[in-house]
Parts: sequence; structure tokens; C-alpha cells
Amino acid sequence: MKIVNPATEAVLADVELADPAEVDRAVERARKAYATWREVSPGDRARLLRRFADLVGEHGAELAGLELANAGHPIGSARWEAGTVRDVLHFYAGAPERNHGRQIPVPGGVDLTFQEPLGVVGVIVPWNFPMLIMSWGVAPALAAGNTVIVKPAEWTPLTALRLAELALAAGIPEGVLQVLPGAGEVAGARLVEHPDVAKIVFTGSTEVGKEIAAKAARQVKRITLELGGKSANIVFADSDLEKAARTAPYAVFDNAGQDCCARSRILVQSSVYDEFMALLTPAVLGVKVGDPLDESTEMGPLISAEHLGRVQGFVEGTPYLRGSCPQGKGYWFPPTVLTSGVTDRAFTEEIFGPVVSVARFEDEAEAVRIANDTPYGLSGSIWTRDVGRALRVARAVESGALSVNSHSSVRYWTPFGGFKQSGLGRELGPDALAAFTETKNVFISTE
Ligand code: TXE
Repeated sequence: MKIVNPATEAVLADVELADPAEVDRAVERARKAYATWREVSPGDRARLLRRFADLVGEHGAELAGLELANAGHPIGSARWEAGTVRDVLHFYAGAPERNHGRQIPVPGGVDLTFQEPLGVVGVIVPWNFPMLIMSWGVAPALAAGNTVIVKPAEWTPLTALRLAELALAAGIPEGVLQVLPGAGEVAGARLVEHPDVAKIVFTGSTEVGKEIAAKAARQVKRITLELGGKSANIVFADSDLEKAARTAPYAVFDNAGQDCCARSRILVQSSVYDEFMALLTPAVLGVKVGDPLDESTEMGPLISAEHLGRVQGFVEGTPYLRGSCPQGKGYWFPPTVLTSGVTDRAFTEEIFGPVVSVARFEDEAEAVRIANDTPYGLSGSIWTRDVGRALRVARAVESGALSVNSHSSVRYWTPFGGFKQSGLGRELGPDALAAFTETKNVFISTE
């Protein structure tokens, strides 16, 4: 398959897609590698992961360049992503030595728990943050003693392939981390169906996530799902309105809106609606869209022509506001603000592009009601100076990751995942290891 730079439409590489037989061979290799990897001492496993993290750090500029070319991320973002992949690997490199069990007091003997690895883990990655999302699955899975097969998204395999080479160069044994480019319905589906794959970590559309959950259920296969979102950015009248408006574009136009945490619905309290819109307008018009190589670029292109068409389909008629973007080659779409009603398609469906809908609310109860009126529940922001209200609303919004007076969603130290149809399970944070281990209980009689 031809891999294309979405900013220029230039062909970057021609990557072969795996067929089901190749997936089966990869699973066999991963199964064999598991027998030795799980026996590597915690200290040695930690050292290998640290070496991998260091190599990622040393190759940060190269990885950022690849992501920029393949996914269209602006250079500043791509650099941050490469650095975060390194940090995620370092964070979980410490985990093998902290993978403690418990000793539980019971009558008649000693009771011990062990956190055992699962076996072969399949990590199915989307195209929006290819190397970053790959690292969220790979780092804790390897730390816990599993072997991993990554299936990158069709359009964006390049950083994943390079990361697999760096893992080998770091001394991680062959077969422990494999990357298998392939079509979702072919290679991805085979990974999900393969009886020797113990767990699937999937990030992608809610539609495919449901299909994977149904298939996995037939084998009681473990799954972690990170799916779509339609997050609300709730702006109360008592907030720092200037800051809320200045940061709102970043919260949705970052990565051209191709972010599951995008705050794609802005809810503004009626009494400050006009003032907020007056502040939002220059902020949106000021978003710099263009060449990802330019250090000042804030937003790059969409991933593909197909996706561009899909995003375009959500904007009917003249929008409230439209920023600018390059013309000509590349899959460009301008930052766009809609003031459609709360039942319109653009307000209810995940667009996954630089399109934000703004609506008004009267009071706290109405804000929460609108925010929760969606099958999704991934993230969200709350802008207010009233700490009581901030906590009340944060507790009432049905979302996995909320931020107050900020748009931060993902920090690798803290758990990340969705309520409702935005996902199942949690990634990252100190507890992610639990998602890649099984608790075993052993009782030893002393009688
Ligand atoms: O996702 P898919 P697509 C949302 C977003 C976007 C829409 C479609 O709204 O516009 O989904 O994107 C693999 N069995 N998100 O079509 O198809 C596929 O190869 C196993 C939200 O790209 O879900 C890729 O590796 N695997 C999101 C991965 O799944 C299958 C990120 C995601 O692709 C498969 C991406 C199958 N049957 C899209 N079919 C987020 N939450 O961040 C596909 N795949």
C-alpha cells in the first residue's frame, strides 16, 4: 500500500499489508518469545525497557520527522509526541520491579497473589496519534511480561515500524515486539479472532470497537477499548472568559480535530455568550494552518482525501466562522465554528475534524444535561472560578477525563479512558499494569 504525506500527497513508502497467514506466523513467533520473555528477571526487563526508551530519546528528531511526514502533525507537536513516547517507556520501565502481589491472612496456611502476564497481546492502533497511542499499549504490556503484536492503521505505519527496529536494537529479543502493517478487516480481524491472542487493546471508532468487543466475547478475550468522543467545553459566566476563549481553539483544532478528546461542543452560559463569541472569533481566525515543517504552524492537514470528504459532509451552508488554510495539494480543511442547534448532526456526531459547535445554556443543570446528552463520555473541560461548582459539574459529567480551567486530557501518570460508548477499561497511570496481568491466587497449607 502506498503511504502518503497528507500535507503534500507525495508518496513516502510502499508498505506490504499482512494477510491472515502472516498474522498467524507472527502470533506463533510471539507465543514462542513469550516463553522466554516472561522468565526474564524484573531487573533485566526494566533495563531493556530503559534502553529502548533511551534509544527512542536519541532518535526523537527522526521519529518526529516521520510522524510529521506520515500523519501531517506540526513539527512542535510531533517533537512533543516523540518525547512522550520515550517518557511512557521510561515510566513503565520501572514497573517490572514493582509488580507486587499480596500476602493475605487466611486460616490454615499462607495465601499469596501473583500478577501473571497474559501472553500475546494485540495492539490495534489508529492513525491520529500513531506512535503515541502505540506506546500506551506496548510499554505496560511488555513491562508486565507479555509479548506484543502491533497492527498500525493502514495510513500510518512508519513510526511503528521504526519503533520495532529500535526495540530490537535495544536488545529486546526477537518476537517480543512485532509490528504488522495490515488492513483492519484482514490483519486486525485475524488478531482479534486468533485463539492464541490473549488480549486486544483497540483505539479507534466506536463502530469497530463494538465489533471487536462482540468477537472477543466469544473467546472471553480480554479487551481495552478507547473509542470516539464528543466532549463538552463548558464555559460558565464566572470564568476567566478571556483565557477560556483563547484556549478553546486549541482544545478542538489540535491535530486538526482528529483527537478523541477534542472538545468539539462548546457550551457557553447565555449571559456571557456574546462576549465569549467576540473573544473566540480572533482566536479561531488566528490559528495558523499550514506547512507542518514550519515551527509556527499550529494545525496541519487531515489524514486523507476520504476523511476530508467525511468532515466536509458535516458543514452545510455558511458556518458562523471559518479560518483559513492552504489551497492546492494536501488534505486541508479550515478551522470552522458552527452555531447549529443541539440536535443537529454536527452537534451530536463525532466529526474528527476542525469543526466545533457552540451552544448556549442557562444554568448549571442545563449545562450538565446537554453535556451528558450523548452516547460518548471521554473527556471535557469546565471553566469557572467557583471551586464548588467545578467539582459538582466534574462529578456530574459522565466522562472519564475532565479538566477544570484547562484542556489537558492525557497525562501518562494518570488513568485515561471513557465512560459509556467511549470505551472500556483504562490506559496509562499507575494501574495500567493490572490491565496486562491476571491475578493468580495460591494457597499453601501449613497444617
Ligand atoms: O477508524 P477505525 P477509521 C473515529 C473518528 C474517525 C472514524 C473512522 O470519528 O473519523 O473513527 O476512522 C483497525 N478489526 N476514530 O476508519 O476503522 C484499523 O485498521 C480489527 C476515533 O480510521 O476504527 C485501524 O488500525 N481492526 C479514534 C484501527 O482499527 C480493525 C481514532 C482504527 O480504525 C477493523 C480513529 C476490524 N474489523 C478513529 N477495522 C480515537 N478514539 O482516537 C478497522 N480496524
